[in-house]
Amino acid sequence: MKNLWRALPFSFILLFLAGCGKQNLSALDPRGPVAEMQYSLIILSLLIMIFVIVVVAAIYIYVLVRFREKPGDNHIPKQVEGNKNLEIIWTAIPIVLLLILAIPNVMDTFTLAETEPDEDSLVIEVTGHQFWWEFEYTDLGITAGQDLYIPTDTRIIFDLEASDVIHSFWIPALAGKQDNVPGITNSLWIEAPEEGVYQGKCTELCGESHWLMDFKVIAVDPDTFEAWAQGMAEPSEELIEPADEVAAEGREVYEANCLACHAVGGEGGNPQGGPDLTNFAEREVIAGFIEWDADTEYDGEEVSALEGWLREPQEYKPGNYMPAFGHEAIDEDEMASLLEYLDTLRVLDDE
Ligand code: HEC
Ligand SMILES: [Cu+2]
Repeated sequence: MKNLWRALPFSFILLFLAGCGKQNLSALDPRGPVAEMQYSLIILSLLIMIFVIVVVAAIYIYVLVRFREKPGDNHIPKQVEGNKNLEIIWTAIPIVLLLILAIPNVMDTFTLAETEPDEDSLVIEVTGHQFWWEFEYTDLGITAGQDLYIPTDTRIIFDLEASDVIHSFWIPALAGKQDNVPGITNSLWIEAPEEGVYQGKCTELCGESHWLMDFKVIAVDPDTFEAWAQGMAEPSEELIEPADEVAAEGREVYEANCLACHAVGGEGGNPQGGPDLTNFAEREVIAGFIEWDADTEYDGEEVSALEGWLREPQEYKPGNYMPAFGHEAIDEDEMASLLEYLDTLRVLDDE
């Protein structure tokens, strides 16, 4: 038991380090106006709390020392019955502190609730699925999965929905969380002044693989965004009818096994299916979290992470709705050409 107590501070440190991990999953490193606003509210309330603790502790210690019973001193202190001045002071100070806390909170709440789109803002409908994210750019006629491309310095308004259970949309560096509730549309806005990749997460316990329901926000300059949007809305013929022979064979495997659930270039997919794959080869990671170069084994042989995912998706994300494709479904040759085809799914040509 004693050892257990000793280990306690270390387990907190470990927990903290685990949370810091590789990605910027911290609200304490704000990268945009919304996150900065929320960060300053956190700091303000923290400062007020520290002030209260310091003042109360100081008075406590003072009283403890000053009014201690001293040896030989056995007179009874003067009995008092209330003190109007003190009552007023300790009622007024908390009221003032609450006002200092409330005024910026209420003002920022109104600013954060301004989710009416104007001609310069970009509206994106975000649907949470077990265990992946769908992003629909309604004005641009684009649907994307997992990687959320946004232009920098633009007001992005998210309309949050869910297709199955309650999820929660969170990009710690850009904004606080907001729930995706089936049948209800919640809204949220962000702005990203800097280009970069921001980590996103589902923060509502939504099933077995809830903790793996990650996504990336990719903020690019408006020109690159334009090029991306163009590529997504009108993908090249190559994605549908590859000129390369092997990729063309892969496309056939794809049409036979995958197209019913996954769209490419606006073709295929279904509402209960999986993420749009038009720009799949440009994903930062597979299925939200699997590194492309992760080592994997299937059937005693070393295979790429992507093949591992296609062969045994349950090994990675328990409870997800992607079926497994074993050797009987897709043999090794077919798999090789399928992987070749999946690698052609790109819409930005400079990468
Ligand atoms: C029954 C529908 C269904 C079929 C058929 C299907 N998938 Fe999926 N797929 C899914 C779902 C659902 C996910 C999301 C899983 C998750 O992350 O929870 C997914 C995820 C994926 C991903 C990861 C996507 C990303 O954004 O990172 C890839 C790649 C993929 N599927 C490829 C394929 C290929 C290739 C085939 C055909 C051999 C196929 N899928 C067949 C439903 C399906
Ligand atoms: Cu979720």
